[in-house]
Amino acid sequence: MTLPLFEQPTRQALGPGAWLLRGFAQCDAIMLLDALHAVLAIAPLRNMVTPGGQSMAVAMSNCGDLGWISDRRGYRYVSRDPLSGQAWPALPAALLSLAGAAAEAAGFTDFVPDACLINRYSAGLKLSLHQDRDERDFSQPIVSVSLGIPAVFLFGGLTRRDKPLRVTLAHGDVVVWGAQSRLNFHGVAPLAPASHGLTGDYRFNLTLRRAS
Ligand code: MD6
Ligand code: FE
Repeated sequence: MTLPLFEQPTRQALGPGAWLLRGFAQCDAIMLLDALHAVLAIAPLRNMVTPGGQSMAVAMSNCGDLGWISDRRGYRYVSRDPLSGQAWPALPAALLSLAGAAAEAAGFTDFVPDACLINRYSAGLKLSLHQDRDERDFSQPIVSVSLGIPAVFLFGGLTRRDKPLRVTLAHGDVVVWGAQSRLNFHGVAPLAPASHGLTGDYRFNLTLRRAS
């Protein structure tokens, strides 16, 4: 969707090829949350297990042709939800078009994601610094949509030791990154308790990727 000039969301560079599009998903948020709830009715949120055997505190699910999972055997993309044995729910059309538009606004043309990881955080939960490297083609960007209560996103460099930038991601904010930043370490600081009119005590993060 194209907004009139006076409402154009601001585009803030986080690093080479990494952009924060403030409020980019704001107008579509209610539609996205409706679609999200339909997805979660079919593929419920669950706490996955790390290869080391720890239960992950952030609840996760997926939609799209492929879904990211973690279990005792490792991290990978699979075409079926291990809970049901069925294909993951389809990527909602509203999410697909938002992802393409956000990628375009960040300078990445023709982004067609085939995987959307859904993360749900409540107060106190965090995501440790990590790299996203389970995808096949690192020339493809990642589009990340934040909904609900805010979180402080940690955006580091190519080594774990690089001191991360801290940036608050609020409801409707979208981060797009690729190119030279594609393998940067990143994470989420422990969430402060808060409440949002559309999501209650939760933050949802939708991470759209081309996994295959
Ligand atoms: C989150 N996001 O914001 C976690 N990864 O909840 C990620 O791990 C992430 O936002 C790759 C690209 C963008 C992201
Ligand atoms: Fe990530």
